[in-house]
Amino acid sequence: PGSKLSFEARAQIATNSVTKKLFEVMHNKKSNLAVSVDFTSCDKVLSLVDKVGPYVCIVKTHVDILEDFTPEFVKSLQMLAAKHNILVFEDRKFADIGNTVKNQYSKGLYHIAEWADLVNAHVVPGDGVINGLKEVGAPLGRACLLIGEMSSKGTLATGDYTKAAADMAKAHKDFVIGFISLSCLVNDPQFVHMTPGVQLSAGGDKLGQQYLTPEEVIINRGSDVIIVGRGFVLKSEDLN
Ligand code: 5FU
Repeated sequence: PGSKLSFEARAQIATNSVTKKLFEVMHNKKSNLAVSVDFTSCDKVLSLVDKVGPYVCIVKTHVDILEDFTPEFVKSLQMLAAKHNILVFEDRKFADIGNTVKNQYSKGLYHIAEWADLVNAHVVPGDGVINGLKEVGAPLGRACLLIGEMSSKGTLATGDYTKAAADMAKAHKDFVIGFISLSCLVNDPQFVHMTPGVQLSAGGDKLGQQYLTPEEVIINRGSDVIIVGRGFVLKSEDLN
């Protein structure tokens, strides 16, 4: 499954500026690795981003787990992203009516739209969630991924739900640039597929996370980007 085109070729045909930048970065850095920096302190996040910066195409954040968040954190993160040519993906998983997600995206403590190239959304509310995010994000040159599948045990995002997510993405191609999924859902070189739940050996954790190997995800299932958190980070130090 998946596109056979190179990332370089996909960058050339990409109509969305975030897609184009991502494929260029992937081509130039020869990396399809997104690191999930799930620390709860800003310093730890920033120091890991600086260390892995040369080797990754994306840093994925959960900004709402930081215990010492300040607006300066965002400035430092953006400086590191520019230094290493990385895209920033805030894994916020928006899942409310359009009017609420608009505020969650642009306001509150985090002002996510001001600094995250990419965010993601659940499709359970219907496409109002996309329209709400788009009102804020499109003028800022941001983009969104839809959650078509999840890596966790017992996920309800399967079958018709996954298919509905794919259809919703196709109907919103100006702002939705791809999926969080476990495989290639739509064989269109303009869509990017990113897969979490990846470690060098298959397995899981005590809370229902399930891991596939990079080979399974990229070669057998046709995804584009692997998202790796603890498989990458816990080897050297504890996440918290
Ligand atoms: F949408 C998803 C999903 O289906 N599974 C996930 O694991 C997102 N994630 C995120 O990827 C999760 O919130 C973590 O931030 C990261 C996986 O971390 P791990 O340490 O590699 O298990």
